[in-house]
Amino acid sequence: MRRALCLLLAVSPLFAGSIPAAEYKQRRAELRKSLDGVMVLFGAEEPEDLHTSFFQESNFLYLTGWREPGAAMLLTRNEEILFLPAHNRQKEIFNGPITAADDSDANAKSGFASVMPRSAIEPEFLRMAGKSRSIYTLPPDSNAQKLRALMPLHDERNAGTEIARLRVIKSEAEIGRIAESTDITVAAHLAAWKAMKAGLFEYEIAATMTNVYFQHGCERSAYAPIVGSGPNSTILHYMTNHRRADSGELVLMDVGAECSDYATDVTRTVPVDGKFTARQREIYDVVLGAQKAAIAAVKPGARMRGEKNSLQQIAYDYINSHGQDLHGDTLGKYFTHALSHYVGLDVHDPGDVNTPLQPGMVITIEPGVYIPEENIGVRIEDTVLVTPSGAKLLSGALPREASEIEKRIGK
Ligand SMILES: [Mn+2]
Repeated sequence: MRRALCLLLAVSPLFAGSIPAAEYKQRRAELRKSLDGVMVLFGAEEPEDLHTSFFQESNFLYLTGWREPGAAMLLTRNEEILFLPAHNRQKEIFNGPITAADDSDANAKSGFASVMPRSAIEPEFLRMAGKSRSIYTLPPDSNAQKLRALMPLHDERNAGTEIARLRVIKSEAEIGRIAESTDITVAAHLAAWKAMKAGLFEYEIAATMTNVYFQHGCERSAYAPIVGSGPNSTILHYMTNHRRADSGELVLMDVGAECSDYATDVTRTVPVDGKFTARQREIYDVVLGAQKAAIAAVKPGARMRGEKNSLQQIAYDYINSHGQDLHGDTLGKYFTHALSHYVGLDVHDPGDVNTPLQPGMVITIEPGVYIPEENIGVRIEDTVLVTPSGAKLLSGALPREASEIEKRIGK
């Protein structure tokens, strides 16, 4: 299996299938059909500090594929206009050349029939809003709020809700991108398992993992890597990664790559020396049993949460009816977070989590049990595609059985 995966990674070219340009246009067309007013969207601006590079706002990226700072867009049922900042030679010396509305290739590059200078957005907005009653914005975008304030009597609508309705159902191209991020993330976890031994610092383990996906050309971590050893395994979003992992401890690794814009989300919990203690194994198997029960229930029509037979409830019931803490109490109270969320351009992709599952949705299944008193935290998380008949584990190539994990650690 490992050999097969390495081969797969070796032959897949970088950014093999980015999203086809026509798909962005198609997404806008689909969104515009549902609009009953003017949607105002601003892309991300050039970051002012030097900690981060430019990353496009994910709704804007979803609808345009546009990767230059300072863009904006107006959409109605009948019109779409992209607005681009003007050339600024001084800025371009530092940040590289940009595309402006008066460049001859602006339409071809953007896929918009109508591209205007950013300075034209206010009159265009007033013209379009004059013909409608509602304005859609993405709160808390201050640029959009300034435009909105020019039409105070219009109804206020949330652009994010409308766009998320599309974003929850992934296209074939998107599923391919998430699968690629997941394959590379699986390779990252396996590299950490191979290097694992007592005495390593959490940051060394994190570095082993992130190195794998940066070597594959992935642009960033989908979220700050969580590598928690011993007591830190019980802290859900532990990101300090500065403790030494000592003999006899568990190491929880919640680490995922973002490649070609798409995230994945994968967690495994392993024994640092390659052998679970009897107690660690007991808790591990409870969490794995809960994960299997929840995955078995994934199919169109099932719900992540909010009703009696939800995936959340199935996982909770399993955990609460298996095993005990040191005081003879059931374990349900140690499962302290949600079982599932959507995954896509964002690791916590937007969308209604109370809606019935549909084919093409990509979600996590991630039960956990965290017992600080025992320094035992176990989370097992896979990224799962909802299919017409059930679920496909996109991260299924990464072993989950305790016995299989024990065979891989340090080897
Ligand atoms: Mn997650």
